[in-house]
Amino acid sequence: GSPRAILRRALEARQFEPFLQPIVRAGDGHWIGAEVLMRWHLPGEGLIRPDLFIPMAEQTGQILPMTRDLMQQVAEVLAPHAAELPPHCHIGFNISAAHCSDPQLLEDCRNFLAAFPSGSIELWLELTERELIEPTEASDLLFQQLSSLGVKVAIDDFGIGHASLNYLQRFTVDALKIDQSFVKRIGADTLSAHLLDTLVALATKLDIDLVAEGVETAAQRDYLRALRVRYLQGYYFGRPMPIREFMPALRQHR
Ligand code: G
Ligand code: G
Ligand code: G
Ligand code: MN
Ligand code: NA
Repeated sequence: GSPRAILRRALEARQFEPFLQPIVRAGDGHWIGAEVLMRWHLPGEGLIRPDLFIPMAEQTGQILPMTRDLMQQVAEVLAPHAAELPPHCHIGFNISAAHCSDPQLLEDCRNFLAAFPSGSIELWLELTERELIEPTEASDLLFQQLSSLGVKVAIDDFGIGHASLNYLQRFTVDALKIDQSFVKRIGADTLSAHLLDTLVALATKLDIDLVAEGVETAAQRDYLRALRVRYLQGYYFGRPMPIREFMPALRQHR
């Protein structure tokens, strides 16, 4: 069949599954929430990485219903355990440029939040810096409404794309997720250390929260902590895991 038909059938069969990777507070390493990462569980083939199917899903428009289904699955699994989640538990979903002009996103976020006791979840949308959208009246309105709902916006993969200072000031961005490539090079060379220091200073000036991704070593954690980056994410703290494993893992990290 066509890519569109293949993805639609996979969606109907609920083959797109949420994996969760913990996000921790830099200061004490406590889990404060998770990023949701999509996996395609194709029977007979195993798990397919998102890089291989997200671009196709974006081209065919299927990314919208796929993200909606992911949100529903996460709510179904986590809502019964709401009382055990960290306070204002951060749950981050990756969204695509196509979401930014779709008013249905507001409804999807509203439904997600409504599945949990009020105030128990802080919903984050991660928009990659690789595909920043041109603002339109429709997107401005959508993000205003999301903001009123309490939904936070993060720019993902920050530092490698083209978000200008102007862009960050124009949009209400609540957090920047520092791209893994900066974290990988901590200790390796002075130029990237200087770039990282500059990113942190910029975010601090703009009063934007920081999350560093791809933290794999204690040395990287210590460096980022000393820079006062607020949140950390990476294999050092936890790999993306099937959502059924998340609550048991969380219980071991409080
Ligand atoms: O989980 P992993 O590192 O394999 O993810 C690879 C890429 O796929 C990352 O850039 C990540 O942001 C993206 N990705 C993962 N899940 C989703 C999703 O649900 N929606 C979108 N749009 N991108 C996703
Ligand atoms: O705060 P200010 O009025 O400058 O923000 C402009 C609008 O852009 C607001 O409605 C804000 O919510 C919205 N916004 C925030 N983040 C994004 C984003 O990533 N993309 C788009 N298109 N709009 C955003
Ligand atoms: O683009 P985005 O930040 O959404 O994608 C995150 C990707 O990075 C996922 O594919 C995830 O599996 C991967 N990832 C998360 N933590 C680490 C890490 O510590 N090291 C490496 N190499 N990859 C990571
Ligand atoms: Mn992300
Ligand atoms: Na990233």
